Amino acid sequence: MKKQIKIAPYNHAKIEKKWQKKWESSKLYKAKEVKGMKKFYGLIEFPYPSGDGLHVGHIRSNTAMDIIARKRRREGFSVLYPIGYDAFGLPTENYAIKTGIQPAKVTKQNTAIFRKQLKSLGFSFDWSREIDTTDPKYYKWTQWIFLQLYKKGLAYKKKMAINWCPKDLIGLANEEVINGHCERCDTPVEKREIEQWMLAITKYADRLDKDLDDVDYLEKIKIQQRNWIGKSEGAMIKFQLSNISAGTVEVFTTRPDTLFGVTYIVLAPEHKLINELLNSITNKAEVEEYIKKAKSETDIQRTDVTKEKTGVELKGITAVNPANDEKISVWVADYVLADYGTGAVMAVPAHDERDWDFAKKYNLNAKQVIAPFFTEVTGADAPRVDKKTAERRNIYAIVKHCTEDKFIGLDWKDNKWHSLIIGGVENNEDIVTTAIREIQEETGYKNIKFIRNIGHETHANHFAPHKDINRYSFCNTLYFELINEEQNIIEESEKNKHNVVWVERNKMCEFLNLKNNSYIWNIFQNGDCAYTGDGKLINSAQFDNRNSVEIKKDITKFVGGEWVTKYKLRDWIFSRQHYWGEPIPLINCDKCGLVPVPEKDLPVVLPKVKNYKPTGTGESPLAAISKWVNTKCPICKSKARRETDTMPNWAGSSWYYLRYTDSKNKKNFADLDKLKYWTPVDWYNGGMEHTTLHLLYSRFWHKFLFDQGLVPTCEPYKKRTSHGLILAEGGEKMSKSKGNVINPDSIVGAVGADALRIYEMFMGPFDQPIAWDTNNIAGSRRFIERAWKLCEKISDASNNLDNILHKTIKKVTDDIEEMRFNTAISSLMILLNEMEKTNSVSKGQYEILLQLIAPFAPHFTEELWSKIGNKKSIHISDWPKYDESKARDNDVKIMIQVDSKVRGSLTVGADANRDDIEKTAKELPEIIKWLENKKINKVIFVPNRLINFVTVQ
Ligand code: ANZ
Ligand code: ZN
Repeated sequence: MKKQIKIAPYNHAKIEKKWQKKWESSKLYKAKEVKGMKKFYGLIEFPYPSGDGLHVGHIRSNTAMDIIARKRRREGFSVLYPIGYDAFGLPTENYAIKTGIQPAKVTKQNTAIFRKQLKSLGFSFDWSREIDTTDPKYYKWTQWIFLQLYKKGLAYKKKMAINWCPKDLIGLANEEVINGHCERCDTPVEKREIEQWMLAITKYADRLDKDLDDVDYLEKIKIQQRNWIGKSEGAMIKFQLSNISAGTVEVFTTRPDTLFGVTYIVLAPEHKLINELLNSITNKAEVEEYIKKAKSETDIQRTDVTKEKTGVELKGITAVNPANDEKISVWVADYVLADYGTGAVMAVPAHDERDWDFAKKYNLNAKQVIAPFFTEVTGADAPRVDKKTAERRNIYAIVKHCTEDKFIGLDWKDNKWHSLIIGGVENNEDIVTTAIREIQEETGYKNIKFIRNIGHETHANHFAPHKDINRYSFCNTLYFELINEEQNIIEESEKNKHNVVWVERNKMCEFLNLKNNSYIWNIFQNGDCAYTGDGKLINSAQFDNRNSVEIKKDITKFVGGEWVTKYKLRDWIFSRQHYWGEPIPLINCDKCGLVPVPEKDLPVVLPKVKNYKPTGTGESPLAAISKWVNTKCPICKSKARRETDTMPNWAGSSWYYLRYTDSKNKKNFADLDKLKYWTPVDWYNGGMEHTTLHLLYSRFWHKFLFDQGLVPTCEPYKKRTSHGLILAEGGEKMSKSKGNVINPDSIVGAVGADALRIYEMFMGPFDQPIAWDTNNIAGSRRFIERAWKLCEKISDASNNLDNILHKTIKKVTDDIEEMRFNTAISSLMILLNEMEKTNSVSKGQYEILLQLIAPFAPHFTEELWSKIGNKKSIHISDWPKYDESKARDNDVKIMIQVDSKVRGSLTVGADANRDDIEKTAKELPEIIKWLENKKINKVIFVPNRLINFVTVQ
């Protein structure tokens, strides 16, 4: 037998420093383009280096991708896992304004802090590729890409009403306006007309939408992207204005099937037609007053669905519905936006909620043209293809008791229907007569008072076995009240069909089991509203009874309209009137116009200035530096002026992942061969807050570069996942202003980077937000200490760890791929428990334990690995393989209860030992919090089922 290993106590500080140094000097994580080798490019969002350093939330994503990168290296991939800084931005500029220290200097200091912190966590970044978006060597290429966009006509200048923050004195992009307020300082945002640089991202809208089909993004991320792009197909339809000759107003609608239900037209307050019409409008002053007020509001205020709708009729103006030649009124209202569709809508109150609210307020008609349609596809009620269909008109009657709040229901005998009173209209009977006759026949009640027609015609199609036909019915619903309870005898034939039952108002919903009855009851209960769904057309002349989904294009054609695709996405406002951004590389010459700075003169470097304040006039502080601004025209050499706008902070991050592939290149933004080797990014993890803008902007730039033949793929990222935020203790968002930010330095100092990394991955499901809890780190630290100590158990006596070992390899292997880091760690804890219990652990088994923990906690595993005699780094050792037959799953799920309430669960091998389960369960974060400050009185254990901690009450 070999000599037993004796091991010194675990000293994280010494070990972590030692290995970080060794890894750096041996260039262990340097990414190399090795021909013929599989590659993996893992990416995380590069941080904005603020003066406060990292917080523990930053490193959740970094640690996760580090684990994946480490696993890939050991699976035989050449791995690129890079890091850099997205360093342009307002906080640094605001700091410079306050202190007068140059932003470039501040950035140097801040990146130094970040670098040191990131290194202390042992991430396997290839530091040789570090980038900084504010480095002129980097932004030279940001400017270069901008010029390519400009040359292709995708960057243009436009005078725009932009969102203006009167406090920060800058223009804001729509996305920086939150509920009408500045994202940074919460001041209400105003509108201002300013010349802006724009990027024509809308030219790529269709591809940005369509190509999402081919990438592996989390579904919620795809949905957010698609919503932001906002593709909708619909019709452009022209309405003749009766007053001015040949004048028309065009609307965009996604529901041309509702055209016969249009009862008025609404124009946005900014609509150009209003000016032309002003002299024909008889209430001109009122209209002008309204428009003035509406323009002062933001889009967000205007489209707030909870806001009461307002508007003014353009008196003296009428329009003609092209479908039926009806004359309709024309209104101006601020719920219609100027820059979506055509800035005008056809209003269909019966089928659109906004129009419904508006019509109700101003007493405008609502005309139903879509009938909800109910049918079954399977079952006894489903219409049968082999049977004839007979149409008939039906009524449903809702009948209330004379004194009590209850209603008549029918309980059918030969099928399972629970319905309202149903009857068929005979000959030329009117529907009220039908209903009264049916109520009398079916219930015997003699004295009934008609109250009102509920409206909302519905259609239904079902098979009627007693007649052996399909019945297609048009149904109207009428409401009655009994005058008294006087009753005739009910005929036997009726009695055999159904029982008449009284149903309390609040039980009716539950009672009814026919969809069409439930629908109409709901309307009766909750009040009239717009029906926004699909169905069958009614009141629509030759289109009656057609399906609303299928008829859209036909109706569009019928009125000479055009079928089009529209997007909500707007062009990207690409300038800021600020100092700390990439200068826009263009020169204004009186003779030659706008001239791009020649490539050889790039970068246009930010000059040093004394005053970083935005001028507030709409010009950037650069405008005040005459030495910089005044230059010569590159073409005619006469006096010229530089553009003084800078780019928004989204610019540098739109292509940074490309630069990583070749970060030192002086001739190109990256060498095409290197791009071919490394791109697309295989896996990009980042926050949900960047799902819409950053992701969309970078996909847009990438597609543009692809079209120029400058990158090899049309999408930048193959796969995109996202992490849940780490919240402060107590569940609030971590933020400097709340003073609840946790800096990792003190934790690394106290328990080590390995323990911190394990805690971050163990604290909860990776995709969920979770509150920080410093107390729980002790559990992660203990885990390491136990694995450390286990080293002393190595011997070659036999044991029966095989099954659990192989199962753990499988679990950790699969869990990392699915980002289930927390369950990977708990399975490692279980393996450790098992190993502790046996008399001996073989060296090979211990090595596997270390190899599996290594991606999570790279330092101490490396130390032990070398202590037991390995010469090469554990981080390039082969990833352990499992034997499927030995890993066969006989796992069971144990519910963990505290005082008989389920608080969590644990997956363990069948017949797992009680002590192990108890020990592991107590250390789960979700259980710790229920046991905190409590004394356990009793532990109830049901093998393979549950464990219940009963505390002293
Ligand atoms: C008539 C109609 C009837 C509509 C109906 C809806 C339901 P999405 O799907 O988001 O693209 N609309 C068009 N332009 C508008 C504007 N500038 N401001 C506010 N609303 C506008 O929305 C398209 C629908 O939004 C259009 O279809 C139009 O209302 C409205 F039962 O036309 B619809
Ligand atoms: Zn010139």
